[in-house]
Amino acid sequence: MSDVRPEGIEDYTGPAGGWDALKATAEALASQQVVIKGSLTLLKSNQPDGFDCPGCAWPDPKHTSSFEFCENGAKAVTWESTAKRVGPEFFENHSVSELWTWTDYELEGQGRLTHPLVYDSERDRYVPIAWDEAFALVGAQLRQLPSPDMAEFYTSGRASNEAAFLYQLFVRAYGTNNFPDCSNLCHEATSVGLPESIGVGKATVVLEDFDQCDAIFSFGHNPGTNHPRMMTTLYNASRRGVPIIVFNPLKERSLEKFAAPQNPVEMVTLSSTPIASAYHQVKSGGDVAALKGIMKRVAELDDENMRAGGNGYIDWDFIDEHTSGFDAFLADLSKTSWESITKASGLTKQAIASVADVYVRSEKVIVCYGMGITQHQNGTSNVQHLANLLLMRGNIGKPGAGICPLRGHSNVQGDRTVGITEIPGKALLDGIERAFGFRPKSDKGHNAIEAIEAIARGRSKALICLGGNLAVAMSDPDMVFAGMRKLELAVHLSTKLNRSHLLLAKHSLILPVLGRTDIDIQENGRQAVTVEDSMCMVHASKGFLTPPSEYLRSEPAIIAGIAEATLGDKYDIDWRGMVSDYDRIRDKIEKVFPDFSDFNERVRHPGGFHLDIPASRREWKTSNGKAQFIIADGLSEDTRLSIPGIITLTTVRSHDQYNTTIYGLNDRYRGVFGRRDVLFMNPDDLLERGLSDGSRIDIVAVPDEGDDLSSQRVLSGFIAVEYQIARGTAAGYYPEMNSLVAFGHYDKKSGTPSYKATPVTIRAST
Ligand SMILES: Nc1nc2c(c(=O)[nH]1)N[C@H]1C(S)=C(S)[C@@H](COP(=O)(O)OP(=O)(O)OC[C@H]3O[C@@H](n4cnc5c(=O)[nH]c(N)nc54)[C@H](O)[C@@H]3O)O[C@H]1N2
Ligand SMILES: Nc1nc2c(c(=O)[nH]1)N[C@H]1C(S)=C(S)[C@@H](COP(=O)(O)OP(=O)(O)OC[C@H]3O[C@@H](n4cnc5c(=O)[nH]c(N)nc54)[C@H](O)[C@@H]3O)O[C@H]1N2
Ligand SMILES: [Mo]
Repeated sequence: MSDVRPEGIEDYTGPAGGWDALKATAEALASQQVVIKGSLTLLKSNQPDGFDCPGCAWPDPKHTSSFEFCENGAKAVTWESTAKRVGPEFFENHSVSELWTWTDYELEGQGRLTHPLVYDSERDRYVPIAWDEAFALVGAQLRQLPSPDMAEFYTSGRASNEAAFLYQLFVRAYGTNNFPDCSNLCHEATSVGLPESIGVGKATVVLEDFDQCDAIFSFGHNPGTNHPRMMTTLYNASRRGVPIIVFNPLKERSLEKFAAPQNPVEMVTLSSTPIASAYHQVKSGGDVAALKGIMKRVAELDDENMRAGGNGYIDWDFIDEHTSGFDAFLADLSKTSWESITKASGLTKQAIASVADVYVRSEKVIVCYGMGITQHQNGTSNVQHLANLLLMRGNIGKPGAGICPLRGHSNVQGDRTVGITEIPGKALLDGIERAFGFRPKSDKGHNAIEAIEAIARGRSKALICLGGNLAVAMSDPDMVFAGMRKLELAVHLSTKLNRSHLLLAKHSLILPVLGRTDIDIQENGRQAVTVEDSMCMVHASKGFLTPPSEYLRSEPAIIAGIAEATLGDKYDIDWRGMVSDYDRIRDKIEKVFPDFSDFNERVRHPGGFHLDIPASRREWKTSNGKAQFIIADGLSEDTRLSIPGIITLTTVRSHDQYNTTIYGLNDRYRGVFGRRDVLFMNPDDLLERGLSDGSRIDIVAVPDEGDDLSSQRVLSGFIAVEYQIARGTAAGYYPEMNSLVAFGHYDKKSGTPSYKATPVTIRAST
C-alpha cells in the first residue's frame, strides 16, 4: 500500500453498526432539517399501525411495536420527509439546460416537488399547470397515438399495491401490456428462474425460519447497507452458533462483524459479533462455478458415504418423490472438471469442499441472495443453481430451510403480485374480466430492455413513469438519453427532481405525488395503502406527516385522473369511486386475485397476512408438478471475461445511496469519504499493471457485440483503491459506471442487465 492515500480514502476498521451508525443517523436527520419531526417519524416506521419503511423489503417480526434501529431506513425516511422544497420559484430561476449541468446528487437534494409542472419550450423552463389541464394533455396525447403499443408504462417498486393495481388496470384498459418495471433491472432472474425450478418466483421462507435454520448461505448481497434490518436476523443467528457462509468478491464489513446498537454491552465495550463463519471471495460472475463445485463435492461425499454403508448425503427420498431431472444434473456435475471450477470461481478446491462439509452436516439450510446473483448474463442460471443446491438435500418446503431472494424496492414484489407484468397470464386476464367485465389482450408487452429499444428506434412515442429514474438506472445512458429525447410525451409521477425529468419530450410533465410518510386524505377520509415484503407478508402502511404542499395528489388519484382523461367511460370503470376509498380498490384486487380473500379484513390484523407459497408446502406449480433440477451449459456466458488482462467490473451501491438517489458522498464501511470517483481493485491486479493505491486510472470497456467500434466506452481519471476484492474483479459505484455497461449485455432469459460483470481493461490515466 502506498504511504500517501488520496484524500477521503481510509481503512475503516470498526464493525458495521455501532456508534458510527448512531452518529450517521443523527447527521441524516439534521441534514434534512427534520430533527424533531424526523425522530418521531422513525419511531413510527414498521409498527403495526405505522407506515412501511420505504428503505427495503426486509420483513419485520410479527406483532412487534418495538422500534428497530436502522441507519439507512432513517436516511430513506428523512430524505422523503425533508423540509426542503422545490417549487415554481425554483424552476423560474433555473432553466432545464442549466439543471442538466447539475449532478444527480444536487438535483434530488433540492427537496420535495410541490406543484404539477409542464415544460415550456419557449422559456426552457418547467412551469406550473393545473391538474385537470395536465390530465387532459396526457389523455389527448395517449389517445392520438396510432397504437397503444407505442406507449411505455414504467413502474418503480415504491408504488403501493393500490397504485400499481390501478395503473395496470388503466394501461390494460387503454390497450397495451408494455410494462417495463424496475424489477426487470433487479430480480427478474428470480421471477423467471425460480418458477421453472420450484413453481414460484418468491421466497419460500418466513422470518421465523431463520430462528430454526442450522446454516445460512449468503450470495451476492450487502445487508449492512441495503437490508439493514436483516442484520438483526444474521446477528441473532451468529450468536446462536449458526454457520453463515458468504460468497462475495468484496469483503463487506457488515458480513464480517456487526455491533448491535441495541446491545448495551457491545456499545459500551466497543466489541462486536462476527457474522460470516467463512468468507469466500468468489470472482464476479463465478457463482455457477462455485455452486457446481459445492454440489459436485456433495455428490462425491454422498458416494463415499454410501459405499461405506451410510445413507448418503443427497436426500434421495425427496428427490424421488418431488423432483425431476436429477440424473442428467448429476451427469453434468461429474463432467465438469475441478480445474474449470476453480478457474472460473477463483476459489480453491479445498475452500469449496469446506462449504460442502458444512452443507452435508446441516439439516436446515437457508440461501439468501441479492444483485450479485441476478445481474449477470447468466443471472437466471445463477438463481436456478441456488435452487439446485437446496433441492439436492431437500431444503425447500420444510421449517428452517428454503430460498430467500432479498428484494429491492420496498414494494417491488407486491407490484408484480397485483399485475405489473408484460406477460399477463390466463389467471390475471380471467380475474380482470371477472372484476371489470372486459378481457384485456394477452400479447406479450415490453420489459425494460424492449421498451428502451422501442423508444430508441422511435417505435414508441410516449413514456409514463410511476416513480423511479429510469434513464439513469439503465445501462448505456448515452443510448437511453438520446432515445428519450425523441419522445412525444414523457410523464413522471415523482417525489423529487431527477435527471430523467430533464430528458425533454415534445410534451414533458412532472406530477408530484404523496410519499409513504405523507397523510393521504380522500373523499371517505384518511387512507392506508398496502405493500408486500420480501417474505410475502402483506401489510398496511399509513402516512402521518402533513404533505409538503397542498397541491400534491396520491398516486392512485393521479392514475385515476389520467385514466378518466384517456379512457372517458370506456368499460365503465368507476375510477373516482375507487379512489374515494382505497378499501374499494382492495375489494377489486380481491376479486381479481383470489389469494387476497378477505383482503380488507385480513390486512387490518397487526402484521398483516402471508400470501400462499405452494413450494413452501412442497406443492410444485411447474409444468410437470415436480421441482426441476435445471442444468446450465458451462460455467460462464461471457468468454471475454477469461481473456488474460481483462478485469471483470462489478457495480455496487455505496452506504450513502438509494439506487440513483445519492444521499451523501461517503461509503463508510468501505473507507471512502467525500467522493465516488473510485474503483476498488485487488493489490495483485494493481501491481501487475504498475499501478498502486491512489493511482489515477482510466476504465475502458471491452467492446460488446454490436458496439460501434469507432467510439470507446471509457471513464477517465478515476482513483484506484486497493481493496480486499477477488483477483480479476474490480468494483465501482452504480450509476457512475453505467456508461461502461453495453446495452446488449443482459441475461437473454430474463432481460436483467449484466451490471455485475462488464469486461474492462484498466490503464493509468494520462
Ligand atoms: N440503503 C439502500 N438500501 C437499498 C438500496 C439502496 O440503494 N440503498 N437498493 C434497494 C434495491 S432496489 C435493491 S435491488 C437492493 C440491493 O441490495 P444488494 O443486492 O445488496 O445490492 P448491491 O449493492 O448491488 O450489492 C451486491 C453485492 O453483491 C456483491 N457482488 C458483486 N458481484 C458479485 C458476483 O458476481 N457474485 C457474488 N456472489 N457477489 C457479487 C457485491 O460485492 C455486493 O456486496 O437493496 C435495496 N435496498
Ligand atoms: N449499474 C447498475 N445499475 C443498476 C443497478 C445496479 O446494481 N448497478 N441496480 C438496478 C436496480 S436493482 C434497480 S431497482 C434500478 C432502480 O431504478 P429506479 O427504481 O428507476 O430508480 P430509483 O433511483 O429508485 O428512483 C428514484 C426516484 O424515484 C422517485 N420516488 C421516490 N419515492 C417515490 C414515491 O414514493 N413515489 C413515486 N412516484 N416516486 C418516488 C424520486 O423522484 C426519485 O428521484 O436500478 C438498476 N440499475
Ligand atoms: Mo432493485
